[in-house]
Amino acid sequence: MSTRRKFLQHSLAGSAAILTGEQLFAGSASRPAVTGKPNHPIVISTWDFGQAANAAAWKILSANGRSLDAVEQGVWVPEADESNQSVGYGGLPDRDGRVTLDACIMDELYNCGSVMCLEHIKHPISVARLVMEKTPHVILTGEGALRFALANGFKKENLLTPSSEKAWKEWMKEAKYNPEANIENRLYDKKTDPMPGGKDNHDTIGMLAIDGRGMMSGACTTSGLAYKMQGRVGDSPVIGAGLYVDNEVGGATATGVGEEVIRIVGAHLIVELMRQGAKPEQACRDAVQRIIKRNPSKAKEVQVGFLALNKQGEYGAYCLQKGFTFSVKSNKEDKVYNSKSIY
Ligand code: SD4
Repeated sequence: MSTRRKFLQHSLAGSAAILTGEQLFAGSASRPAVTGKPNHPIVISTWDFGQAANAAAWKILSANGRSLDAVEQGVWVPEADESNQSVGYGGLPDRDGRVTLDACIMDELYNCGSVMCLEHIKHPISVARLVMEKTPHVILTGEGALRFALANGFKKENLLTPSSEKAWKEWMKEAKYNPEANIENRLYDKKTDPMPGGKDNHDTIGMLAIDGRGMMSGACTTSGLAYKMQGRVGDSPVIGAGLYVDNEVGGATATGVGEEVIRIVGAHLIVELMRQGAKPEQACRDAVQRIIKRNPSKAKEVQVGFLALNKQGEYGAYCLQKGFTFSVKSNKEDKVYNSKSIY
């Protein structure tokens, strides 16, 4: 076959794939088998505090609302909860005392928006949604994200609550200006603090929902690692790492040490594993195993938890260390589960 003919064949195959995602996967032997009635509407989210967030999302889903609205409204709950020191208002600051927030959102059509290192705005998820809907871009960061938020009617607020300020000042007494050491102290000391942030100080919220029309959306929002270096961004606002949704297949989200999640592009990896036929829990487990494979000794000391939902409404999770929980709300249940763990 002439080189030109081969080239044309490849080009045509390429455009078909780009233009018709449905065709691309239709008939693929590796696509998950669709059996029975899909379990939706459904909403799932990371951690036990996800249950209250799910309840807010459920109000929208149960009224035939859109999953995109459900995940946005759902994660508003921990964003506004000042007792939650790792999401939104009341989040622990960076080592310079600044509360910098990361969030992203994704709908059923691969539309996505993200804000990174955003200060002074209580609901970064809504700014991320506006980036998605009102700009030609996907990500806005720092000062630019703040200016965009203020220009669109968001209110500038002080997000550093007295208790988070107190915790930061306590940390400052012994703080070594070394991000690795800080991460070790905060996340890896299993004797005193087996989970990121400790038992009462939870972590990022990642949420995935399928509405009554079978459309999936996701949201992920966090104040990131406590006492991080100024400007540090974790996995949570990185599309494909902390969150990914492909309405043909399913979605995934992550919590824990973002650097580990970014290195394997965790959420996207899980969605692709589900595309190849893995159930959500198995896909999450495979992603966790990939973190271990990269650096087995480090993986013993860090926490990462993955949560996934497939198109059928089946869900699953897996984490490195014991202690990761997730919340599920559907017509069948309203529960918090312990994720299985490797260690
Ligand atoms: C991050 N995965 O920024 C997020 C959140 C986190 O303690 O680790 N919180 O890496």
